[in-house]
Amino acid sequence: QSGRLRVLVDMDGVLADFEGGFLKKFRAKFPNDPYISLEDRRGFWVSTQYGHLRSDLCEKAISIWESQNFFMELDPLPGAVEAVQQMSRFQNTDVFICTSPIKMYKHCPYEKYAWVDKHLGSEFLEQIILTRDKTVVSADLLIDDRPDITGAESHPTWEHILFSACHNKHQQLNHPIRRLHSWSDNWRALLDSKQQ
Ligand code: BVP
Repeated sequence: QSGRLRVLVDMDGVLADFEGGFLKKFRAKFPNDPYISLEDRRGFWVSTQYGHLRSDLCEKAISIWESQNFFMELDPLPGAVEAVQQMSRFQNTDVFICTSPIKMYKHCPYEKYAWVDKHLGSEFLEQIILTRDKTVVSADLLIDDRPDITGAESHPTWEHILFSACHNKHQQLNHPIRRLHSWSDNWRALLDSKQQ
């Protein structure tokens, strides 16, 4: 209708290195406990895999991302900042950062805004969508590392592009969907394929 392309870009695992930041802080806080290397990560939920490794490790894992400065101090993933900046300068393209905050809201929502301000600039604060249900947000594309994105809307308007991450790269999907393997992969071609 508007003739513009709307792209939703997820934050954790797509722009910000949640997995790397988690592992570094988990090992620092619990040096005597076992951990799961990024090579061995399977399944979207870190807490679930740690709980299977040893039951007490589930809540220890959760304590990491519930801590102050966890989200703020995540490093950008390689090429992510540059890609989003370039994408936002494309003609007829609107880019939104669409991210689900954790329910422990003391630090996470604030730190997600601060992260965007720090790495992308204050003009990007206009583009943030915080939601626990991405299916009710309308767009042409959603670039996200979570394989199963469901919610109140059973027919979301966006095409989900699965961004590769340590936890999903070995995963076979029932409904094959397009992937973006990293920000070095051809994201421009993906956008072009949606452009009328
Ligand atoms: O805020 C992030 C981290 C959190 O869920 C949110 C996922 O948001 P999207 O990437 O889908 O936007 N999170 C929480 C847990 C466990 C909670 Br109990 C986890 O294992 N992994 C994870 O990413």
